[in-house]
Amino acid sequence: MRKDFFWGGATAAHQIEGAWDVGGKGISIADVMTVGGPGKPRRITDGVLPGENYPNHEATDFYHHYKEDVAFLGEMGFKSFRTSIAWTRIFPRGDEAEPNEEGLKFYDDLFDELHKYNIEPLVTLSHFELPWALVKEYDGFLNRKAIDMFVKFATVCFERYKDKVKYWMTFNEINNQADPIQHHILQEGGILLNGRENAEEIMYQSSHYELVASALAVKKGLEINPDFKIGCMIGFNPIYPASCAPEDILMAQKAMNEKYWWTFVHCRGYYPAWLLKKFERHGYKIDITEEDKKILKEGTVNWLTFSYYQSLCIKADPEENPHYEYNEKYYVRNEHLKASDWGWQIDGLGVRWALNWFYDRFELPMCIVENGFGAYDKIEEDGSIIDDYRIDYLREHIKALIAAVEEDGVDLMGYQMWSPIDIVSASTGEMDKRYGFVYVNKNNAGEGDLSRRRKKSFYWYKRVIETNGEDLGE
Ligand code: BGP
Repeated sequence: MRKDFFWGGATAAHQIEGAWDVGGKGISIADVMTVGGPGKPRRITDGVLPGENYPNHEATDFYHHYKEDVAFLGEMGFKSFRTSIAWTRIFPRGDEAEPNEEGLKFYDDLFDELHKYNIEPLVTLSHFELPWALVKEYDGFLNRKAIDMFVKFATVCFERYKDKVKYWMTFNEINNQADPIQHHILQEGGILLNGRENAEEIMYQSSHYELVASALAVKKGLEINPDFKIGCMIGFNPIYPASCAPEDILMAQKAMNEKYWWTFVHCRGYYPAWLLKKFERHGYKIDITEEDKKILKEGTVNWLTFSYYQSLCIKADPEENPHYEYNEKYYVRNEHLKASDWGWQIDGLGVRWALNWFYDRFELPMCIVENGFGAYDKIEEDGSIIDDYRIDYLREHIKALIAAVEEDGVDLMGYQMWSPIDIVSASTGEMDKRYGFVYVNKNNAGEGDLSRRRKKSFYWYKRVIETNGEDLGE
């Protein structure tokens, strides 16, 4: 593996920082989401209401523990650390004329702390954290004005941190909206569906405005510092056909298109033909101007990042669905794979497949910016946490990425496991769905003193980094 490989970890502001109303921070969409659980979706309340449990309000209180947490990363020898800048710390409502200095200062201090340990910050601008005012008063990214708000936020961050941060991502998992349920459209585009029927058309429109905002940010950022890498971030689950029946093969190909077309626009700067045909077929009137097309072309990304947790499997139903259009309901279980307690199918080899899929199409430098195993951890009597299941998961995935680099020649800059320190789960709001090398003493009900302790995997990953991936502890 290359000597400067970014071995590191990733997280997101709203899942760790807490301090939801400290330092001038405004309310974000994460602040109005209640706790859920396996099969129990989080509720979205109309603003912050008394008597509700909002797990992101305190999260793991990284805002006040960041020095202690960064020291853990330093001890493991991290080369990189991915987090996001909470939009609402900088622009509490999204539409202010001036940024909030106290919020900017927090990230200055955080980036300085990381550099003390030679840890390179990789920064996401928007990670499920849109200002609530942008959602409520503007209809999120269904409103063209959101483009200017995002570009302003991005520009302020680029200018302020240009000497501290070189690696950027615009929108986290922008493509999750392909599953057009309330939750995803809200997290990505800041839109409350509230019974509106044309969810898919709304999703295409808001995605378009986000893509234009992203392209404008890329252009701005590269003017500010031509050495920046500014990338897209795709939530990637390879979709395999359920069988070798040609119908299933075609269905899988179409599903891959519909789940991952955002990558094409980000990297190539134009819409794929099949999607324009789909707009026609459905009579979707998407506001895409000539100026937008120019911006998309000029603002293509210069690195490509993605998350990978699992692979999926899909079955065709040509009678019900003659155009082979994507819908989550056609997923089936993959009998060759085991799954986590949350039903996420475990497929280490899929990482290699993913890296090849991206590299064949886009030939950009890549970084895996999320990969990890959510599990229940148990504290033994002597206080240790023996998380061999997490080590096994990570080992299989790292082995596959090493093969993709060494045997297939993909250009991979780094690997960020999710998330080095336990966090609040994005989909369920749980604390007990744990990912970390470091345990945080807090449970789903919000009880615990937030103290930290190292798990077995902490020492394992430290060794992986020390040996540049040679010793995977087998
Ligand atoms: C990705 C998100 C992250 C993260 C991760 C794990 O979709 O980018 O924010 O949370 O998935 O998911 P979860 O927290 O739901 O277990």
